[in-house]
Amino acid sequence: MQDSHDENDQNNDKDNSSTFYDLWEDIKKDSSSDINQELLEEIPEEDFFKDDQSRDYNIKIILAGDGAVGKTSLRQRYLGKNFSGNYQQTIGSDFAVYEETVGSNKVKFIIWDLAGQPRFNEVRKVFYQGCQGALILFDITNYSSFKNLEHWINELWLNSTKGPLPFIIVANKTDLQELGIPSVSKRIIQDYVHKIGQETLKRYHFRVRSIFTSAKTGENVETAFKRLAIQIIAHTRYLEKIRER
Ligand code: G3D
Ligand code: MG
Repeated sequence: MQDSHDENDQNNDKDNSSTFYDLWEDIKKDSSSDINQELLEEIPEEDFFKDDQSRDYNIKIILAGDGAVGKTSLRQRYLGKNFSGNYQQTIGSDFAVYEETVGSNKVKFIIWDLAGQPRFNEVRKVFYQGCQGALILFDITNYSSFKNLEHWINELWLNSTKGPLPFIIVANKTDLQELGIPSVSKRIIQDYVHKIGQETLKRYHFRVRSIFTSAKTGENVETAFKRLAIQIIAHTRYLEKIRER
């Protein structure tokens, strides 16, 4: 999944040749997945959301992305200023629990806010285990944080114990763009996400989407979390149905 917009990457074909899709295919060969891939591809996502009754869900999600893209700010904005996470200094990460209503479902979010710094690379992997989805953030005014999305997607999928997980790409700091600060263009972002979305829909039955947020003004912050919850619930129900067959 090479980004044709960046000429600097032309020399990195070798590194980029192994995308997260390939990596996941390799992992699947080694593990005894009970998901029937053909069935996965033939049933529309909506069928697994609308007809089920309400339920309670505990959903563990991860906030991922480079340092300073706004992960902690997004979480704080979502939970309210007075809500304090449980900060774990040694791992540079924290978590918070928050209850939300999504459609007719009660969702208890367990939100892990992971430290993006490379020095936490090893310890961070543990926190992907058992997680069901992620908001993967970048800062629209920082091109390298956009280029690094693929690294974070890889890390999520490689370290999760539940297969290819739904995630939403969060383009944060839209307020800065509105101030005229140079930003990654909307078209480049949408092209990139569209490409990933087509692939994940085809292969894993969920479409990755993007959302533009500002943790500063609060624009779309709640929607980002709610959309992720919807994707996770739909995906969970879908996998249940597949396994019932
Ligand atoms: P991180 O948790 O991903 O490392 P933080 O990122 O939430 O700590 O945010 C890093 C810096 O970006 C902070 O600035 C924060 O205020 C700022 N920031 C986060 N989200 C937004 C946003 O949507 N708009 C703007 N304008 N700034 C944002 P400081 O100066 O405190 O380091
Ligand atoms: Mg942080």
